[in-house]
Amino acid sequence: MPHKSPIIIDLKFIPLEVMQALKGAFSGREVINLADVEHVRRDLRGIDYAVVWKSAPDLFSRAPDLKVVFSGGAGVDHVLTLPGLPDVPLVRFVDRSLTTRMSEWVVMNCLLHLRQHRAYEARAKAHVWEDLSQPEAADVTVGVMGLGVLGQDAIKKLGVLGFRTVGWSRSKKAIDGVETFSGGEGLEAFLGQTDFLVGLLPLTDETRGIFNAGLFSKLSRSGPFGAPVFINGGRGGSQVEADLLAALASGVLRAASLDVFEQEPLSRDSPFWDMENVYVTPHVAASSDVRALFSHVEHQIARFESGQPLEYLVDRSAGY
Ligand code: NDP
Ligand code: OXD
Repeated sequence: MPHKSPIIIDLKFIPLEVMQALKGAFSGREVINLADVEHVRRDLRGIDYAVVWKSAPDLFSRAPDLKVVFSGGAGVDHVLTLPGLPDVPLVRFVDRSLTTRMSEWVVMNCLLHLRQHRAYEARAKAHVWEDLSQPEAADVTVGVMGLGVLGQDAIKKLGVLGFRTVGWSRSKKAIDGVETFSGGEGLEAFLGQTDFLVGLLPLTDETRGIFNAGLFSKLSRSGPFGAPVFINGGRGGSQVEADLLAALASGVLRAASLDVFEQEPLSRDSPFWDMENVYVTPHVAASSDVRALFSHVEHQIARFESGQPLEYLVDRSAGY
């Protein structure tokens, strides 16, 4: 039997879930789970593979011989910013269950805003029986920024419910029944049609701070609620939170749903927690299923070791 390189697991996920998922994974290969105390000082030289999520900054100096790095999630900003990242293939996580759960989160939040759920909750708490005017999904245009794996699935599922959808990405996309825009030149026209804005962008030099006062002011105000809603499931670094708070307070934005924040965890004294018109979730829109992650990594290692190309490679110059 040829020697199989050990694999480093460095995932800041729920430790018990990682331990359980490791049972039966990576058969015939030594697994070095850095969450185990016995590996704290382990020599990591000569090891080919690492699966990482929010690693300590010394990982790559401890493991200088990696041949492939696997991200524990779909986003890779947490890896690209680690010091000493070697010039080897970086594979991100693309997975049916992750994609489905992100679409559930997006659809749920579009529906919560469409059906004015916060307002009805408040009335129910006060025992007030009162109906509000009720637009339907087809009256609302949802604009999705980021038309990758997640953005395209969300658009498909929003379409099933009857929402009108438009999309924006870096390169032009053709999606049946959806008007699409691209680049800086397409942004204004896209925003001008958008009643509910959904962020599903990676965090890169270009997308950092993109959701700012200037952008919010260009969103449509002719939708059924008279002011736009912002829903961000991508990355918190893409939103300027001071601008977001001001826009929510002044009515430039009607409401928001935020799964991601500039600083995570969100501080206990952040105003977002208590805002009537904001839904907060703690970066859980589409957490990785650890078993699915390990099967994806095993599959990619099998491809790599049999000379086939790796899938879901990150374009390091684009940053995603
Ligand atoms: P993809 O790489 O498949 O898609 C990224 C999309 O963003 C592409 O359409 C790309 O354009 C577009 N994009 C990137 N940069 C720009 C730019 N400068 N201008 C316009 N469009 C741009 O990623 P996924 O869909 O798989 O994931 C998106 C992000 O969602 C992840 O990077 C991650 O940050 C976040 N995420 C959040 C989770 C959560 O739980 N909150 C869970 C999983 C992911 P083009 O098509 O032209 O390349
Ligand atoms: C991811 C995430 O990038 O969970 O997968 O944020």
